[in-house]
Amino acid sequence: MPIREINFDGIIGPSHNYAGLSLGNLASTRNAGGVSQPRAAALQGLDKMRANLALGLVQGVFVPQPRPARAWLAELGTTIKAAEPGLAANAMSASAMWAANAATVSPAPDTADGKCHLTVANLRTMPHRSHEWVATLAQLKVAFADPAFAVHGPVPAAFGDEGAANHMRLVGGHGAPGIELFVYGRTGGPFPARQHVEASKAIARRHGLDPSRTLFIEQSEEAIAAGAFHNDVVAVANERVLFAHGKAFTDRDGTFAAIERMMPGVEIVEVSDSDVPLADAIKSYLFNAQLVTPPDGAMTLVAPTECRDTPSVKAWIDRHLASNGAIRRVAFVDVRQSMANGGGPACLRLRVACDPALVDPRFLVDEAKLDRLAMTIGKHWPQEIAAGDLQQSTLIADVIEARSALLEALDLESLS
Ligand code: SUG
Repeated sequence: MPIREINFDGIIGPSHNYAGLSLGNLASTRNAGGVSQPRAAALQGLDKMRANLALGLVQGVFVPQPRPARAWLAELGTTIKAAEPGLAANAMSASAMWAANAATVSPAPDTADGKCHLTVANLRTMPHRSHEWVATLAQLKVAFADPAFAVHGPVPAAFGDEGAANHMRLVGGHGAPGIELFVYGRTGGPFPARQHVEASKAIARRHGLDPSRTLFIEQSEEAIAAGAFHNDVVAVANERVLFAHGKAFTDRDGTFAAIERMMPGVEIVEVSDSDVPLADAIKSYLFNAQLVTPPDGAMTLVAPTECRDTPSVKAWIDRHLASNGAIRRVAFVDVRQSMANGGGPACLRLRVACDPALVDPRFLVDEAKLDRLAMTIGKHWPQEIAAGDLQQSTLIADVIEARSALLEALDLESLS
């Protein structure tokens, strides 16, 4: 079977909550202390996957991580009951749902040894995300156990790495060699730059990428300061199309010129700040959309409903579609529960371009499997979690039980 792009979505875990843990992620800060709806959140995620299947795309899943993160708390000399509330929230986050931060992926045609390489992200900047990589790595090793893949541990924690959210690939077709673009931050005004260039360069070396087809691009301080804590909040690529905000990169002209040199025929769809101010782009998550090519060939932007509801963004979309631009279709999806923590449709998925037959089939889904997952979630996921609930024994027991039921439904008990 030829190489296809598979979107692996993180199933939204039963402990999904609004603890406001991510400095520089404006939605997370704005919604701190709110009441979350884990069941509705996870079902929204499944509906997004159904929409992808309906487009004719191949869809995969990653499972939620064990919460509370007991091993991490033990390393800190405490337990979920004894920890002070801030620490407990860091151990109860469902943030692994944002699979774009799970790993960086270099498909086989780009690498020296012809394997598809994955490096798990260390996520070391935010405490609640810094412990994700252990369970993520375990899962990647099962999903991508075939020798056609090389799954790497994290780069040393001296350097921050946030995975595919800061990585883009441009390519003529998914089976051909592409160019890989790594976007890093240097400064972010009051907010941390979460992707360090040293980490990006280490990944490119480890994956055996060709330096003449690899570019390291600095994300603009203005974008990070405005709330673009990852590049995928201001840019996304698919095939020969780069869709980006005019203020995404520090050196806009130099970046576009370098990309054009490396990839003649690239189509850069730039949205100017005068058409869509950075603040609107970040609030609506226009660029945190899945830019995909369904089998009918009509490039489609799977965007959050917030884009439809933001006038400048809606006007830009309407003009672009009417002009017969590179993006031919826009499909809106409701992922509001995730959006309220700063995670749009693109955050929720990790793209892996490979032959689907090489992936452990337990991680691939069709409509029937999604129906089964919806039943499990409907039965076991808590309906609501308030900020003060995170250390309650009943909630903790429910969260543990819910994840076990899901692993059983997927025949993935070995990950428990
Ligand atoms: O790391 N939010 C995530 C959102 C990640 C979005 N991913 C991409 N852009 N690819 C983050 O900031 C909020 C959790 C909280 O506040 O409880 C959070 O972790």
